[in-house]
Amino acid sequence: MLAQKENRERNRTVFRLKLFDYRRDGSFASRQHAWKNLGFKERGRIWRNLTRDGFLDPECSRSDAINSKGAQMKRFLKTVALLALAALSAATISPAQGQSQTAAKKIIIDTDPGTDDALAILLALNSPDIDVAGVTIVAGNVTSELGLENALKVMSLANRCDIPVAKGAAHPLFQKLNTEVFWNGKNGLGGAELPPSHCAASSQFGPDLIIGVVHRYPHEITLVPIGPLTNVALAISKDPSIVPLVKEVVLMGGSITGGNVNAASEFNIHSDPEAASIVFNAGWPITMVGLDVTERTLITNADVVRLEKVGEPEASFAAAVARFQIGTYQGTGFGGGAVHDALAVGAVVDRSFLKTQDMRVDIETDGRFTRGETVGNRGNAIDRVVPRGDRLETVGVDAVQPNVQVAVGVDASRFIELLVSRLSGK
Ligand SMILES: [Ca+2]
Repeated sequence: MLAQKENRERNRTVFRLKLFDYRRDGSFASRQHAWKNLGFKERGRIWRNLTRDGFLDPECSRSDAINSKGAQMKRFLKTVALLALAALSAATISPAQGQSQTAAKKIIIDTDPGTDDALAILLALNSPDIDVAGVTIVAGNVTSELGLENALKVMSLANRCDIPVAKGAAHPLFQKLNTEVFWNGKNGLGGAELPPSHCAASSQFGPDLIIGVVHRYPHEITLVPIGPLTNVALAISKDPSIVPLVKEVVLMGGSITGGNVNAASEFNIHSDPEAASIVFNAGWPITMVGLDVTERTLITNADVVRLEKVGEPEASFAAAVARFQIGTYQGTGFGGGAVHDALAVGAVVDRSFLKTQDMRVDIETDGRFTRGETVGNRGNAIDRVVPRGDRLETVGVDAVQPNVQVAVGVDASRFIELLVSRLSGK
């Protein structure tokens, strides 16, 4: 009992201190005085604001806010009224309407458009199960200036100027930018031309847009990075509090079976390994959609013909981009064009496209031949090594905690069917 009393006292003290912090404008004394005389509703409102703003532990002062019998009765009557209202609403909604109420998944696309980026953005915009809350641009396939221009053109094509598009990092954290004219064409879109955009760019810096949107929709946002991870690393370095507020990260990048830039490294991770290391070690749920699955997910000439037959601007643009991609892969042993980034969006639409394996993944930031490699620990174990005289000795094995769901299998044909049909407007 004594402990409980002490605890209550401590909570009251904490509450008073935090209330003081909250009212730094000097109105502390009058606010505390007023608190005693406030009604139930007002106390509840202030309590909710304080807990929301992180100034008050939700467990503190809850009893203060609801301690009177009159308040309890009001609460009871309010609950009864709400239950009656809910029952009435349920009776007036038909089962079919109820089933169609599934909320679309909110995502932020962080992108360096980019041919496959353009297809990924169009797939997201044409997916009723996806709600794009923002698009941020990172330097990668193209400069951030050209990436912004391309993204705005694609948003304009889809008539979605309502979605904020913000330019972010112009170069990687610690190395030179390496653009990819060879794989994306001079304009970044495989030579496919689009009219000038009628959408305007957001005035925010990309990482700030990410921070703002995550706070606006706590626990709802899926981050979909499909370029180098510079913007995402900057966002969580500036505001680490977004990490637990992000629902999950589904990124295109990496590989556990060899690279595409060189023998070991995939382009997005190789373009900013330090940023990737920050993102992979942040402690949030990550799904890695890497080359292990994207190089098996190929769009073919037959798919391009289907898109061309639609005769609509979006499908025609997608067809032109896809035809360029197929061309770049000709003679490489691939039977089509890999649509890398689009598969990350596909994994948000329907996770069952992928088969994943939980692994500890570290980013190689040194390495003469392996900088930028995503090193997947398939057994999630490392040797325990101890010094023994003039040598080291392995004395056992330690488990390591997986940090990534690595995509190791894909239902490629089912995904390509979804991609082509949604890009066709179906
Ligand atoms: Ca990309």
